[in-house]
Amino acid sequence: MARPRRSDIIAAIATAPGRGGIGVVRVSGPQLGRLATSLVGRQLPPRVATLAIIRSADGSTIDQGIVVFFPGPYSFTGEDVLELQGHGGPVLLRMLLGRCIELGARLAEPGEFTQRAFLNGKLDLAQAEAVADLIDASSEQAVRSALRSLSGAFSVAIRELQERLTGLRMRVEAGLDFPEEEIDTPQSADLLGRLAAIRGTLNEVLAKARQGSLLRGGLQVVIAGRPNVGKSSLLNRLAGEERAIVTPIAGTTRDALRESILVEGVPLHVVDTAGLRDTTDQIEEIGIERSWREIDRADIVLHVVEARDGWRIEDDTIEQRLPKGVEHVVVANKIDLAQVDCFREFRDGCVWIGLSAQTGDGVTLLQKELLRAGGWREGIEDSYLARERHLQALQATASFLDHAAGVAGQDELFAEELRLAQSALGEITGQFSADDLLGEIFSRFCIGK
Ligand SMILES: Nc1nc2c(ncn2[C@@H]2O[C@H](COP(=O)(O)OP(=O)(O)OP(=O)(O)O)[C@@H](O)[C@H]2O)c(=O)[nH]1
Ligand SMILES: [Mg+2]
Repeated sequence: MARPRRSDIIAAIATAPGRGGIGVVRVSGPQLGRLATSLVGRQLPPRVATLAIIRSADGSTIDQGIVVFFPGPYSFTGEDVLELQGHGGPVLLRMLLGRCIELGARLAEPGEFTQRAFLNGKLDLAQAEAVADLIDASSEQAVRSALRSLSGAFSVAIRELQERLTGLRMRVEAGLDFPEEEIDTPQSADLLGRLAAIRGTLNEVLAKARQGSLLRGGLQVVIAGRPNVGKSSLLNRLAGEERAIVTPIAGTTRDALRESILVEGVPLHVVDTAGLRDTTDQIEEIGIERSWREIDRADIVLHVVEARDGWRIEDDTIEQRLPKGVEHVVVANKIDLAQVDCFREFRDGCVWIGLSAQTGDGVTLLQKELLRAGGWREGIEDSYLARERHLQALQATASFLDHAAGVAGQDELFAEELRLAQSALGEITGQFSADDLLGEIFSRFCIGK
């Protein structure tokens, strides 16, 4: 499909705000040759780093730097692109940008360069999103995973699934179009076998995408429990520094306190909360309300108890109020006082981790358990840095395939489910995506990208 080409020239500072050794202004649009000549006073050879003086309208020097001209379509956006690498001062870069605007460019919107790359067929939607995710990546694993999506590995996996679905549809639809012909109509068993194979591959893609989505978004972990069991001490231990106030007084923590840590590259957003109990203290009461608000947003609740006294009646009350479906891990803290070794046990349908926030004994067990409870699978090296919308599309695909399996033998219905599955996959790469979705995705990019 021919994509519309945008006709105006956009410009932005592409490097991060602040001072730096160099700073880059990027310009993209049709026929940039004239603008480039006006900027540097001569014609630029394509794709050659050229030392040049960039001048203002009256001929005075703005900066001296390296200028590179990429004539379209061999550029990031597919249009003509000009990169001005000047000295990295914020005022100077604004002057360079101002000069480009004088010469006919306008300020780029967030993500507009990448959006043009998408519209000109340089990247598909999943790859374009990977550009933003690569910039935002918070661990080396996330970087590798975003690069895999950017290089097209995720898109290739999606396209392969689509091609296999097309093959299957063709076999079914041939029977629909020529019902009287004695063509070799496929047997249901054969179709179901192929469908199951596609479903298997989809599951693998989904597992890799889930893994990548954990690397991207991480997990909300809320530490909750009765007062004084050592919740704040546990947060400090996980964070590796004294973030929260710890005292022997029950009811020390009032406000929820948040700390992000990385475990195997997965960002864990850990929240320490006020101890849960009935109270008449007005401040503590507000703190406890906040604890429940955090618990309602959690992926995983760490329910802390003391190893010595174990589970108490108040813990039943806490457990009963936890939101449905939240992962619940019980931490038996202060094993040093109970004089037992650290442990991981399964009790009453729940995982218990015995540890000491004070000595650190057992904390690695807890970190492993957090990853496991969050759905992290060891041994998946080639994950795709997927987003929530990708997961939703993959899950929708899976349910269309499951419906198809349920109507095998009814060829028309079967073919229709396959068609729906294909279009759900197409949303990932942007083959079938609404304009407002595109606007939403690109507006979250930074300016200059
Ligand atoms: N021996 C020992 N003491 C601990 C351990 N963890 C915490 N403590 C002590 O227990 C007391 C309470 O610890 P906090 O971390 O403030 O407990 P909390 O659950 O945050 O308490 P609130 O904020 O009041 O709800 C402090 O005196 C800590 O030093 C542990 O593993 N071993
Ligand atoms: Mg506390």
